[in-house]
Amino acid sequence: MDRRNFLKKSGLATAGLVVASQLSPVESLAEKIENETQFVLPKLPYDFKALEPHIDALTMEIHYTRHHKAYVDNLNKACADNKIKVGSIEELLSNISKYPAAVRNNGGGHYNHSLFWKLMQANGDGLPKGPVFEAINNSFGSFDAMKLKFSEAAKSRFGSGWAWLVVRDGKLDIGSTPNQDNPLMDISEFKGKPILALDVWEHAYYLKYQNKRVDYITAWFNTINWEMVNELYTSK
Ligand code: MN3
Repeated sequence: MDRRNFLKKSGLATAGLVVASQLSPVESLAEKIENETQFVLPKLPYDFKALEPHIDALTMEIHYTRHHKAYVDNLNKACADNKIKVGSIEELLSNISKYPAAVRNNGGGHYNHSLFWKLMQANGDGLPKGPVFEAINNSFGSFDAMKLKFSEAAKSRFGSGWAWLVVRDGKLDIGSTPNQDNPLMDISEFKGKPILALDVWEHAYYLKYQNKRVDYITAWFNTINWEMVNELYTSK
């Protein structure tokens, strides 16, 4: 089995990891993977202009190539500085209270943006699909009521942060977190499994929308990849 197949089979490839150097086939593979892995910037699933006119190409380019890349680079540095073994990002976040602020901020930044990119697409039809649509109706009464509640969470988050739709104890809930915190973190007041995420840091919208966060929130609803939301909702 070659290294890439081994990574796929072991599940490490899907956790956003990569092995940095070549291994000879007889070396202890497990040990090498643990010692030589790094978090990586995931590939953007569309080009920078794909989400226009809702999110402009320059914002996407800067957001992805500078902001997200910086979170990944700084997370790898923080893990190296603190001798933290690189593994699953979800596991790191669930124990985040044990680690320094640089791991919390950059680990959150890496996870949040990786999820955020996946949850958007060009030419979205704007309507939830499948079982998650049913769950939205059951939890909030209607899709419009869910939109209103989500928009309110995104609008009212003071300063920088994120708005979330999560699954908790089999039910959907909406809330927000400050900075790069997220609902997977043990220190978070708002917990759950994220299935929809919106970045409300000014860097996510200021070039096109300036101080009009509400216009950005309204436009962003047109970019949601509801098939992905449904996939996250129905997985596990
Ligand atoms: Mn951001």
